[in-house]
Amino acid sequence: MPTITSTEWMVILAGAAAIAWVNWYFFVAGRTTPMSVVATMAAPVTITVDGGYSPQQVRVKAGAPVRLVFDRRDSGSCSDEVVFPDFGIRKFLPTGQRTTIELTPPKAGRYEFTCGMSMLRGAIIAED
Ligand SMILES: [Cu+2]
Repeated sequence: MPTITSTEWMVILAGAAAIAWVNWYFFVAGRTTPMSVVATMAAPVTITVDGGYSPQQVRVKAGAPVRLVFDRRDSGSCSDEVVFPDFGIRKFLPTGQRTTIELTPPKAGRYEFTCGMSMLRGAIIAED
């Protein structure tokens, strides 16, 4: 019957701690940041661009014009542009500036927006 040495216990505990951290990161930490906010023309939503979009989802009213403000913080070339394929919108986002985009979702549904290479993703959810 082999016995477990203290070194082996250290490895086992470190592994268990790593698994616990990963679970916490994905299932607990993610819930504390708002995933979805509501935007209107009068109350535009600011979307922070910093290696991704935050919030990633914006809820809007179908058929009503909406204003989104992209606040670009990072300077990586990936997030240089934001694209709304359903609306034919492609806009350059200068670092350190706020760029306003106005659009009107024609009907209820999910409309994605991405970076110029479709790597970063977000969406507006239009509801009746
Ligand atoms: Cu990109």
